[in-house]
Amino acid sequence: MKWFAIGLVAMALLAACGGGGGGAQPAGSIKVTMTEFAFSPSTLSVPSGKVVFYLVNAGTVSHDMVIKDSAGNIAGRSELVSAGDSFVFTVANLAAGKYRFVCDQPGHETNGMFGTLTAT
Ligand SMILES: [Cu+2]
Repeated sequence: MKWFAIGLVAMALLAACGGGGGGAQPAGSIKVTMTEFAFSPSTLSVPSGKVVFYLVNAGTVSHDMVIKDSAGNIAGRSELVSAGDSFVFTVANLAAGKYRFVCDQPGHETNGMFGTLTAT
């Protein structure tokens, strides 16, 4: 019984870490790797609604992911992800449509760090 209780506490602690940086890829999430200066994959297709990205920074500087609609309005923005770190980036309710996603750290987009996202 005692060991069972300890197991529950350990599971609760692991779950508590799920919202922020680091950790394993959540089930159902879309993995996007960030390097200098590219997203991989750079073309994404997702169902509209709640979308969960698993951002992995495999580069040597910090990167982020900003999703913009065709009018330039921001549909979602991740936290800044440090080199070697990962981040679970959730967009609560992405409408169907075409989007452009970029890293908005200075100079990154102009060096090729962008992609296209289609929500259907
Ligand atoms: Cu970047």
